Amino acid sequence: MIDDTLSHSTSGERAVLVAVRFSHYQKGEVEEHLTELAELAQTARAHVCRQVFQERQQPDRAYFIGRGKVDEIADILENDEANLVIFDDELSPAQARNLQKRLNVKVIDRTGLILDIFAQHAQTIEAKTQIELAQLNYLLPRLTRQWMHLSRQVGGIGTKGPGETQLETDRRLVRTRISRLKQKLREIERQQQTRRKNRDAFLRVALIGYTNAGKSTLMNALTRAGVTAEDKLFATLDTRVKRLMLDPVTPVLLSDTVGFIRKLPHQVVASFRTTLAEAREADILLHVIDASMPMVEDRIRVVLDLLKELKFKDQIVIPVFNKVDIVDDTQLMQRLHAEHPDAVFISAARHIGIDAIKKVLLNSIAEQFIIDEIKADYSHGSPDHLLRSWATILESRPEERYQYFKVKFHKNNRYRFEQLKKRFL
Ligand SMILES: Nc1nc2c(ncn2[C@@H]2O[C@H](COP(=O)(O)OP(=O)(O)OP(=O)(O)O)[C@@H](O)[C@H]2O)c(=O)[nH]1
Ligand SMILES: [Mg+2]
Repeated sequence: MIDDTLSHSTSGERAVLVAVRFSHYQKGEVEEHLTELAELAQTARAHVCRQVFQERQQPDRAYFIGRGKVDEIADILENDEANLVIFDDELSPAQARNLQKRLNVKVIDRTGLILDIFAQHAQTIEAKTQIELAQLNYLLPRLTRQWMHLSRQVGGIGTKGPGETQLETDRRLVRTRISRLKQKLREIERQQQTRRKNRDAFLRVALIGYTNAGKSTLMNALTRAGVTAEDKLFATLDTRVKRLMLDPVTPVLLSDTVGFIRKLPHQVVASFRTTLAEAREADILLHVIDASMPMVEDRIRVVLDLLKELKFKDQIVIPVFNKVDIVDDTQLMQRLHAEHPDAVFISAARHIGIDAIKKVLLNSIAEQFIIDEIKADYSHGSPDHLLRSWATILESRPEERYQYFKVKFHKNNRYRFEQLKKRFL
């Protein structure tokens, strides 16, 4: 971390939340977003005093909300002795500045708040590096004179070039730091790739989903992994991998990772590439969905959209509706069953439906993957490197006349496999 001032450190502050109800929103949507924002604020240990709404066609250029609303918030701040304003939408750097000047308290947006939580929860070097990168990317366009002190903190003594303004120096320092962090992440990614290669013989299943859906609880239920599962947003910020036996002869590697959330800006998502690599390369995704939340479909869409944005390959995604123990709306359950016929309904916390997940995974593997063998005659060389580009070698041993391979590959590669087999006969 460069300095604490970069993370907003909302701990113990009294916050007013602000959301704009744009005309394209559905009924109840803004309320849901604001409830989530309040949860985020509480996770960041801020106390929420009040929630303020405004209906608008489009954001005000200078203040995001109308001037009258700004005055109203100023009064609320005084009456409630609040010292922080959090907007549900992303503010432009200029809007944040104008609001801050007018309201005389710290003004942050959803992204700033999420970054703050990430910074508070980050424990591994990888998570810390990614968060600092996200913070700096977020900060860069927001650098103004208030960051004049930055050069001293980044250790940029004597870095001020002739004729350069302090602001330009600061921007340059941030950019240098950004490229250093990117390099560090590339190194971490390389190490992980090597580690993943060693696990090549396994099929890989990744838990993904909205934050707080119960991914880590499910990981624990399936593997007794002992990973942290908590009723807070972004409890998990790194990736854990555990072996899971689906039946006595089918091991897979199961991974748990960082959760998704709506309105996550691109640069924040991008900086979590390293952590999400394991999930991106998995063979099957279990999409854990909290069935007890309002607007379930909305959250499902957020996750599926993010998968696309993060360039996940076209894996099979199995929907897993969790927390059915606290859903008593039978109509909702019927609708979910009807609309997601391939889904599994479970309670990870109560260990309900855990075997059903294993069964669905076994079926999906049987449907998608083929395990077969090749006996490659030594006279034709080795098919090793050819195989590795689209298949996983599960077993390989030299026999007297041939090299034996047991391989796993996606059924789309059946033709390739047959061709290879002929060639090495
Ligand atoms: N009632 C109920 N609560 C559950 C169930 N599964 C998980 N929870 C609770 O939901 C909260 C979030 O669970 P986690 O497993 O931490 O969720 P996560 O998806 O890993 O969340 P992040 O890592 O923060 O993204 C915890 O308080 C769990 O106890 C369930 O089946 N029923
Ligand atoms: Mg988790």
